[in-house]
Amino acid sequence: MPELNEVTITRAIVDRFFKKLSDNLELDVAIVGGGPSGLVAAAHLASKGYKTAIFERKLSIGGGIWGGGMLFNEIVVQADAKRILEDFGIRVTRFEDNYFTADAIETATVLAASAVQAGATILNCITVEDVIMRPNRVIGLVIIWSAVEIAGLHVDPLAVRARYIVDATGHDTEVVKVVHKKVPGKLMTPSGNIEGEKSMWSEEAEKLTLDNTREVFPGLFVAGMAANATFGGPRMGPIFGGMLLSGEKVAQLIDQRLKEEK
Ligand code: 48F
Repeated sequence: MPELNEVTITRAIVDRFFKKLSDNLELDVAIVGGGPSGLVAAAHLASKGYKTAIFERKLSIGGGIWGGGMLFNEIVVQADAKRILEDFGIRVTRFEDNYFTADAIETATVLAASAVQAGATILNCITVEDVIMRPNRVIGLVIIWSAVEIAGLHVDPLAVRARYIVDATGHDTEVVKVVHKKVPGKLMTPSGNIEGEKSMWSEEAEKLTLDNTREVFPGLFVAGMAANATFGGPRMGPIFGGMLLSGEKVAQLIDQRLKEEK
């Protein structure tokens, strides 16, 4: 066996990574945030053949899944959403009546693996700090290494185009905030502004998450907790069914839209 060459190892990483980045500069769908809603959306869209990438600020994807509730790594889903976990091959156990549980680690890893194996690209350690705009529409994302953001360095970002964007950034609803602040035009919310997340009410929040999963500005959809934060729904606490159903719904809505445009 020839001796391992450090430079070849380095070149393999550099070449392959930049090919991956370059291959994902023009997307059908760019998803911001790799939590439960973003991962489910990515898996569905990629499996339908759409060029899909997730941009995730953190080193690890999975968002709020890993810690279950208060760092206790079990998640709860209600009966309506159980089939989504099962469709991904995640083992679900009945707790009582309408309540089911799954291991948080199994959930995060299987959802992530499913998205990648369906053909989605996950670009972690990349923060979305802005959008690309045209009159009356957003058409892409402005991205920066999370390390640059954390270090507070004065460095210009890069840009990625996408036919549709999904804000799946959770409670912080970061893409919608940027659009509201910097892009001329009104959000498709009752007030035209971000309505803001309300305090905990699990039943209502789970229902509303699904209703609130929709387009909020031309070219931009919201999913998961970002949908409730944008349209003024309550938080639900550590029950994840609404997040999974929201990821599925946003994929269906975008699929429909992309088909209509063909
Ligand atoms: O928060 P998160 O898990 O979003 P979600 O899919 O699910 C919410 C639940 O986890 C939980 C809940 C109960 O069910 O309410 O909170 O709505 O994942 C959001 C991901 O987006 C990333 C963030 O690091 C997290 O992994 N993120 C946030 N802002 C940005 C971002 C950004 N500007 N650029 C890239 N990633």
